[in-house]
This record gives sequence, structure tokens and C-alpha cells, in this order.
Amino acid sequence: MRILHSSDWHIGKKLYEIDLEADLVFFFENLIQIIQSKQIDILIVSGDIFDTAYPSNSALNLYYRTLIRLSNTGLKHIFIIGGNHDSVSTLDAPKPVLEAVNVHVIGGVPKTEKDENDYEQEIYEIKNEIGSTELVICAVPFLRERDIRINNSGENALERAKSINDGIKNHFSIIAQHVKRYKEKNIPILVTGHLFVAGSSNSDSEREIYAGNLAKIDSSIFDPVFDYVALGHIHRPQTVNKNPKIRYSGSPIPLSFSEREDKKMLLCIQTTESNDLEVSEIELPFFRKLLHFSGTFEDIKMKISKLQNVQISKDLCEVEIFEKQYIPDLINSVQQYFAELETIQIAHFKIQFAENNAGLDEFFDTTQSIKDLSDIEVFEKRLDNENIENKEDILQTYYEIKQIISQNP
Ligand SMILES: [Mn+2]
Repeated sequence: MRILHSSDWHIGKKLYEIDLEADLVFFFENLIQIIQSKQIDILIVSGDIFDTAYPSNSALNLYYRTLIRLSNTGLKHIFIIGGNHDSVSTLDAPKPVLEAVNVHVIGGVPKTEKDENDYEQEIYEIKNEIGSTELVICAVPFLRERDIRINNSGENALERAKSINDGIKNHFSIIAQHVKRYKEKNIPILVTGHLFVAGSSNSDSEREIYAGNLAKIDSSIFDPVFDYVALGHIHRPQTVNKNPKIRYSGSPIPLSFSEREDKKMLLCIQTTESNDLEVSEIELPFFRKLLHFSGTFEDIKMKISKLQNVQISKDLCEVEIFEKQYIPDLINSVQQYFAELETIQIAHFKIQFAENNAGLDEFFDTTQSIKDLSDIEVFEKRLDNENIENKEDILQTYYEIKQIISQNP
């Protein structure tokens, strides 16, 4: 049996103002080809299907079109779990319809009638032609605070982080207890989850998972009963603590300029005769690359003139121009030069002068757009302008309000 592990599709993502839909469409074509040529049986997508909780109609359209095409490839099952970017209700709404084509959606932790966690519903038996179980998949969606914390009154940030940690650990160990019965029959067990495990290296495009990234989970929470841990959240492909069986597949396309050097891949997990799992990497081609240039305008023009585009579409470029002295009208020359480029597309640029004349500082600060900052950075800058002592407390409260809003849309 062959299983493909992917995550963090972020359908609907824009980089500055550039829509990455074409990059995803290109990835989906490749994904379908790989599934067919390698005769994949099961696809697992470990969360962050959409970039936002309320995806646009065109993002939803791309998602459903892709699922239908995937289910026609010969795949036996598709598992989709919710990530921290996804809204549980958006993902779960079409669940009954998708279940009919063997697409299993676990947007949020399934609940019993009493609104308690229904762990058994996160466990799936994969059966062969004669009806015996040959693989078990545990699908744990991104765990929200309401799923894992019993009491959340009157704690400080550290106590809160600890209680989140304990809750996540507890959830995975209950799942491990539930599936031990399969281990006795030598059936391989795979678990998928969306969380930030300590010892992994992130890029700029993951949104903080819990307030201030306090809840970094130790990889020891994964019981040895799990033969493979398919993780989502980190966009850079990697093993966790050098364990080849605990992995982030990473996003299939670069989602920020900080990922411009990274490989993009899918992971293929194959069951062996002895019921072990073997993992291999399938590197993905790029629709276009992300480039970053910094230096004087003359330097940058030189670098760009040497570029040869080998991708399918024009590469996307981020440019930082630093000039020692103020050059009047530089912005117009830069804009004109960029508009005429045929090899690359400029996603974003900014200009900075080292030796400004008095007053110009303010003027050129406008090259930093509010769009370049996260809401937290904007809030921090606002706090910096006030002369307050308890900045950390206010920031913490801000995180908490954000968390509550994102969990109760
Ligand atoms: Mn993500």
C-alpha cells in the first residue's frame, strides 16, 4: 500500500498582491500525475487546506474541482484534516457529500452528543479486498484550545502554555491507547496532525499557532505505537529531531520569500512485507521561483540582466534598493525599469537611502507599506509609540483576544 503525505496547500494565498492560484494549479496537475504513475492508494493532507477561514468562491471552486479529479485517479481514500488557518465549519460543511467519494474530512475534533471529544471518530481502518484491516490512520486535526483545555481562568502566559502542551500530549496519548489493539495484530499505524513540534525550523509564512508560539510540543508526545507521523504546519520539508518517521512534508509551493531556497516535495510512505513503513521523498517542480535582490539600483540591474528564466512562468521577485545618497526621482526610474522586464515579475520593492536630508526620512518611510506587516507588528509599533510599562501584558491580551476571535468566527 502506498500513501502520499502533503500539507499546507493554502488555497487562496496571495504573496503581496500576487495570486498564487496558478502555482497551485500546476502543483495539482503534478500531484495527479504522481498518484497515477506511482499507483498511490491514499492521500493525506495534514491541514491548512485554505489560507483563510473564509475562502473566496474561486478558492472553493479550485478545491472541489481538485478533489473530484483526485478521487477519479484510482486513489482509494483521501484524508483531509483542518489546520490553524482553516475554519472548522468551512471544512466540515461538505463532509457528508465528500464522504460518498471516499474523501474523509476531519475539520475539527469530532464530538459526542454531550460535546465531549469523540476519539474513536479520529481512527480509520483501511481494509483490503477481502475485508481485513491492513492499515490504521489516526486523523487528528489542529487542536483548538476549546478541544484540549479544561479550565482557562486566571492563568498567566506560562501556565496557559503548559496547559495547552498537556492537552495536546493527552489527546495524542489517548489516540495511542485506542489503537494499541491493532499493534498486537502487527497492523501499521499512521497518525497525522497539525502542530508545531520543537526541533523544527520554520519560515516567515506560518502563522503563530498559539499565542506567542509558547506551545512548542516535544516530539516525545508521539507514542512508539505510531509507525509514521505525518505533520502539517511548518512549510519547510523536514524530519523532526532526525527521526525519519516524524515528518513535515512542507507546503507544495513557496508561500513566502524566506522559502525561496527550499525544496518542495511530497512524501511517499510504503508498507513493506514485514508491515513496516518505508519513506521516500518526491521532489516537486516549480511553476516559478521566488527571487530576492538587494543592493544599489545599478547592482540590481546588473544581477537581473544576467538572469535566465528556466521556469514555466516569470519568476517572482522581491527587491530592496539601498542607496547611500538621496537620488531625486529614483522611484520613477525604478518603476519604469521594472515594468519593462521580460524575465521576471516584481512582486514588491522598497527603496532606502542611508544619508537622508532632514525631513526626507519621513517621506521615504512610506515605502514600507502596512501590507508588509503582520497585525501583531502593527500593534507592537502602535504600543512603541505610547510610553507604557506593561507592553508585554497588553500584547498577551491582544494574542488572547485574537485567539478567541479566530476560534469563534
Ligand atoms: Mn500553514
